[in-house]
Amino acid sequence: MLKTTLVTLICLAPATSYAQVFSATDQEIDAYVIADRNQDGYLSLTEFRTFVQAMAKAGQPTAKTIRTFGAYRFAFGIVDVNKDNRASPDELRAADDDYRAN
Ligand SMILES: [Ca+2]
Ligand SMILES: [Ca+2]
Repeated sequence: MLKTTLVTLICLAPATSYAQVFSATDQEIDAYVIADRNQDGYLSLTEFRTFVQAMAKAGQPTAKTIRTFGAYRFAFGIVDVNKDNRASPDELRAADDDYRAN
């Protein structure tokens, strides 16, 4: 129930309020907002690449791994759980948590 509410909030909220929705760092939020060129709140593969490169530059370990292997499409495929060809903030968060848990 709470999760559904949060997902709805993410979808409706302007980019600047992502921070209140999940516990991303300012750096992650900045990178997400900048990467989301068309400002639809989701990252396409091209936008995802921009996001990963920004995060890798900031020292984020998952992003650095993806950049090292040039595995943007592979990573995008994992992140995009519902296969709608766009990564939502929720999908990104879940994918990163999974990565760290393994
Ligand atoms: Ca977008
Ligand atoms: Ca998706």
